[in-house]
Amino acid sequence: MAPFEHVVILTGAGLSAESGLSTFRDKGGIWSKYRIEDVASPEAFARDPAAVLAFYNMRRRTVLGVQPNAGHAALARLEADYPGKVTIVTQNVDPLHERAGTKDLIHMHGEILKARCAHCGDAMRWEDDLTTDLACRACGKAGGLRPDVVWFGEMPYDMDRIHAALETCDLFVSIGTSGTVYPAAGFSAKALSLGAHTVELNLEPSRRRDMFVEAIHGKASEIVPAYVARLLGR
Ligand code: BJW
Repeated sequence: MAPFEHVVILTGAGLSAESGLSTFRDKGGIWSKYRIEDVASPEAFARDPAAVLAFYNMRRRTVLGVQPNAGHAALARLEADYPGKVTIVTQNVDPLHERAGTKDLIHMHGEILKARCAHCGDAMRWEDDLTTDLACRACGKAGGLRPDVVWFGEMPYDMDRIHAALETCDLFVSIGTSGTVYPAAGFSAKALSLGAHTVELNLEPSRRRDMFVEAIHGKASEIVPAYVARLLGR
């Protein structure tokens, strides 16, 4: 019998940091080099689509060259071997959970290796640079493609499924996220209020530190495998 019946894991940029992807709000992070208002909002895209596409083209090329680390691998192991239910929700737009072997994953902020068409709404795998004149592979219309990521002011994906998981989980684990961006930043409070055990695995105490019953601070590549081994009783 598993000690917890349903484990919900929320991951953020800190999990992918040791794979070589910058976080957003750490010193030297993405938001210290780019203004959110210039690159991560629908208004920015409407104003200057070429600049926004250039920002994501640069990020996409970086993502194509990195590998999952021991933290991603441990979470894939947890999903495969845990006797209870495991739901993994990531805020990360990179494909590192999947590359490590995670099968059932919620990408609540979308995926950088997909493009979405404003004309037909289709999302499609897209590894090349995006430009403003490209035609959609589904409907053939040009000029409507954007990265399939969730910008500020847009609704994150799969919120119904995430809330349903938060309502039934008895363990909520937050990994490598500063707890700054809502709605994800509110998940720990919801899980705690519904009686789940809440755990933070992060380099440092996050903004949501008061919502965690247990906290382990350190590098994700070290503390996540150790915590997963504990859950698997190894
Ligand atoms: C390590 C480590 C190592 C380092 N090991 N750890 C006022 C109050 C409440 C909400 C709002 C508000 N005003 C506006 C809002 C809503 C807004 C919001 O939350 N704003 C806040 C900034 C205040 N949210 C939204 O707009 C969201 N949508 C929404 O709310 O819809 C509802 C709605 C819509 C319309 C009408 C009505 C309602 C959408 C948010 C979209 C976020 N998008 C981004 C960009 C995605 C695409 C891209 O990648 O470019 O998502 S922003 C960026 O932040 C990205 C991340 O997923 C997200 C979270 O960042 P994360 O993962 O936490 O990274 P960091 O850098 O912050 O933290 C890293 C952590 O790791 C640190 O703690 C380190 O210590 C740690 N770390 N190395 C372990 N080795």
